Amino acid sequence: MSSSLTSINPGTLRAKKSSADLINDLTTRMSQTKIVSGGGDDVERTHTEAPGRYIKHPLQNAWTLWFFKNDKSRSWEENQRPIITVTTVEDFWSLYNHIEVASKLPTGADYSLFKEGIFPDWEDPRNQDGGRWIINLDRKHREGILDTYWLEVLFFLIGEHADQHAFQVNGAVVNMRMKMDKIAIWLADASQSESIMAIGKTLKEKLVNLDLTTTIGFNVHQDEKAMSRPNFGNKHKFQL
Ligand code: MGP
Repeated sequence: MSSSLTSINPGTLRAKKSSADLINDLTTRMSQTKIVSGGGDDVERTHTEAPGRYIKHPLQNAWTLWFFKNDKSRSWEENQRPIITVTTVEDFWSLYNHIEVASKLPTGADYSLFKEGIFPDWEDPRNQDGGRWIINLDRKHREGILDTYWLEVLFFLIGEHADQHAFQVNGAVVNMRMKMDKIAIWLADASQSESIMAIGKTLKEKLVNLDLTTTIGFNVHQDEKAMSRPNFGNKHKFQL
């Protein structure tokens, strides 16, 4: 699944720009950028740049994309498959452009993006004391805003938009479900209410299209784990 960008001109990217700015730049550029897949870093990198001038822009953290396929013959954990870990802005885009958008996934499937080394479950040592901000999305939004929201959440992660609270951000999950699709940001420590609220507010601001009457709720993983239907009738610890 390795792939490389072929026509980004890194010389025009300012070295001191933040990841978020780089991502915005690249969003514009990607519409005109050709991607070659399957070749790794050294295949058709660019026809115009000398190899030494090709500089990828590192992300602050390495992020692993996981895919959950709802296969009833396997356990929940076995259905979680790591796809690839990305460490640069360019590789993130290369990945994003090679996979299906979330809205095209089959019902029952998930994508998760987590910091490298964190399994996307409640039991991982770095998740076990945490919780998640959840956005519930009616299925009628699947064709419209779901993909936009998910991409915005991915930017939130890899662009470290939580700023000083970014240490709390472990990952995010999009669940495609029959009753209600869900997007959630998973945080490391459910006892740190200040950073949880700060992250929730930033998240809500980022999702500009979010209907103002829509609330987002924060659930503690241990509470969800203790319930047989985690997201059903759950009382949020926080709400925004
Ligand atoms: P889900 O996939 O997160 O939500 O959890 P869904 O399908 O909308 O269902 P609902 O229960 O929220 O209405 C579905 C089921 O998957 C859970 O009830 C658990 O059995 C299992 N599951 C989900 N998660 C996130 C975990 C996890 O982190 N660890 C384990 N062991 N099981 C999980």
